[in-house]
Amino acid sequence: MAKAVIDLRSDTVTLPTPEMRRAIAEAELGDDVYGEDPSVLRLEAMAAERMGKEAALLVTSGTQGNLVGILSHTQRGDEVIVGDQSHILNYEVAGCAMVGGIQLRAVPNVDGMLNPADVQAAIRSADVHQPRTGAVCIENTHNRNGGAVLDAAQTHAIAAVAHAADIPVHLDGARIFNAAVALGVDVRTLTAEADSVTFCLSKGLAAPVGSLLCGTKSYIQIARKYRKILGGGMRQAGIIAAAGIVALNTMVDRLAEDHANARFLAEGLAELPGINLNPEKVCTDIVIFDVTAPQGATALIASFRERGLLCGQAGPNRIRMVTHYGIERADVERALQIARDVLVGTPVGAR
Ligand code: TLP
Repeated sequence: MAKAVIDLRSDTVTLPTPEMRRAIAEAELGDDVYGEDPSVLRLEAMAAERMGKEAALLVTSGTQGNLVGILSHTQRGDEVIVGDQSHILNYEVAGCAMVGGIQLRAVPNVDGMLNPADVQAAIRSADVHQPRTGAVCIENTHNRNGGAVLDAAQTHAIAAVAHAADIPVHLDGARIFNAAVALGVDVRTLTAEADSVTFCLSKGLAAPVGSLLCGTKSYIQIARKYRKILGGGMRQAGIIAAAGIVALNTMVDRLAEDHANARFLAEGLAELPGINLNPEKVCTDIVIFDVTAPQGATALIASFRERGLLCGQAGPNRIRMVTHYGIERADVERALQIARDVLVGTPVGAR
C-alpha cells in the first residue's frame, strides 16, 4: 500500500533497517579516539577492503569526509580543481575556504564528467604568482547531474592528467555503490585510480549516520588528525559503525531496485506536460527535471506537498526526486498520480 506521505526529497531520509537497529543495540563498543572501538575497527577494515584501499576512517558525514579528505592532501593557500556542478563547490558551505584556506577552481561538469583537457588547462604552473594545485576532485555518482555515473575509463582519463602532474585525486563517492550497481562492476574498478575516496552509509544504504574516507595508511593517519580538529573523534562510535556494517553487508545490491524505480518514475514524469526530462539519462536513484509549466518549480513543489509528495528544488526551475529504501513501486505510482493531478488536472469524480 502506498504511504500517506511519499518523501522523495533525498535518499538521506532513509531509516535504519530492523537488522541495523538490532546491531546498534548489541554493538561491541570502546573508545575510538584511543583506537579501541571494535565495531569501528571492523567497519573501517571492511570499507578499506571494499574500496581497494589500505585504510579507512569513519567520519560523521559526507561533508566531513570530503573536507578531511581534501585537507589531508593539501596545504593552506592551495587551489583544488572541482566540477562547477560538484557537491563540494555547491553544497559544502565553502568549508575548504573557511577551514582549510583552500581556493576551489571550478571547471565545467558535463553529465558529471570533467573534460580532461579542462583539468589539464586548470593545473597551475610553478610561476610565483600562482597557487599550487593541491588536488583534483571528481564525484561519482554525480548529484546535480541527475545521478550520472562515471565509468572506469572516465575516471582514468581525469586521474591520468592529475597524476602526470603529481596531483592527487579525491573521489566524492557519496553514492559510489550506486555507480557500481548501475554499471554492474566491482566498486574497486571505480576507485582504483583515486588516491582517496569518501562514501556514505546514510544515503541509499540506509544507515542512520556516517561516511568513510579511504586511502593509504599514511594518508589516513593524517586524516585522523584533521577529523579530530573538526570534532569528528566520536568515542563509542561503534553505535554508528554497527549499522554501517549491516549496510555494507545487506544494502548494496538492493540499490538496483531504487534505480529501476527512478527510471519508472522518470518515464512517467516525461509524459507529463510542463516537465522536460530525458528518462534515458536516469541510471541511478536521482531524477532531476526542468519545469516548463507556467506555475514554475517552487509552486509545483508546494502543490505536490499539499497532496503528500515531497521533493526538492534543484535550481530556479528544476526539481529533484530521489528513490530509496522505503519507497516501493506503489509509492512511485502514487507519486506519478499526484504529479498527473497537479499538471493535467484530476478528472471529475476521480478523487
Ligand atoms: N547530498 C545531499 C545534500 O547535501 C544536497 C543530498 O540530499 O543529496 N557528496 C555528495 C555527492 C552528496 O550528494 C552529499 C549529500 C554529500 C557529499 C554530503 O553528504 P552529507 O549529507 O552526509 O554531509
